[in-house]
Amino acid sequence: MRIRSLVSAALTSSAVVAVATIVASAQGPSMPMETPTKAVAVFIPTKGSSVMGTVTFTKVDQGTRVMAELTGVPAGKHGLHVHEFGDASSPDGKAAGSHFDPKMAKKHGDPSKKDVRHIGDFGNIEAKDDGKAMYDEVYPDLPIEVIVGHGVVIHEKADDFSQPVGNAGGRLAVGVIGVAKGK
Ligand SMILES: [Cu+2]
Ligand SMILES: [Zn+2]
Repeated sequence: MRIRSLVSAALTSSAVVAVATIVASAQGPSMPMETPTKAVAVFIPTKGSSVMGTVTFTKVDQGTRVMAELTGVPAGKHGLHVHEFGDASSPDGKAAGSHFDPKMAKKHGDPSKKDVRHIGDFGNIEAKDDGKAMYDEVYPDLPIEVIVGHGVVIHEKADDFSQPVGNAGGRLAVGVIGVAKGK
């Protein structure tokens, strides 16, 4: 919008065409698309929580390897999902929105059962008594470029795989998935 008004006010019509061509080539389909091979989300604890750690998404031959290493997690199972928004700004974690569903599956699910589900339904991550929790799974159907910019949430309770979002309660931490340096 601003480019167009500046151009028409200040330049001749041939220059307008030249500038328009440059703008079109910068924004159009000829711009090379970046396909990241690695992404990372750093968890930010919600109010009252002390969950910290990272989740990494790495391209491997079989798909995308999802690895999490967290500390400060209450013992037991906790739902882990990709959410709509890469927004960790609210103290309750709700700015991350609901489950990210780019394929319009409209169904929450259990990844171990390979059923139709939201793309980032990772099931549960389990913490031991020392508050440490690890996760390491490979998903064949999780392109990194689709989830970059979105959020990842660890929940208060276990995901019981019920509809619509697994009944996992409040949010302990939210991370924003960003492009990381590949190998
Ligand atoms: Cu969730
Ligand atoms: Zn879901």
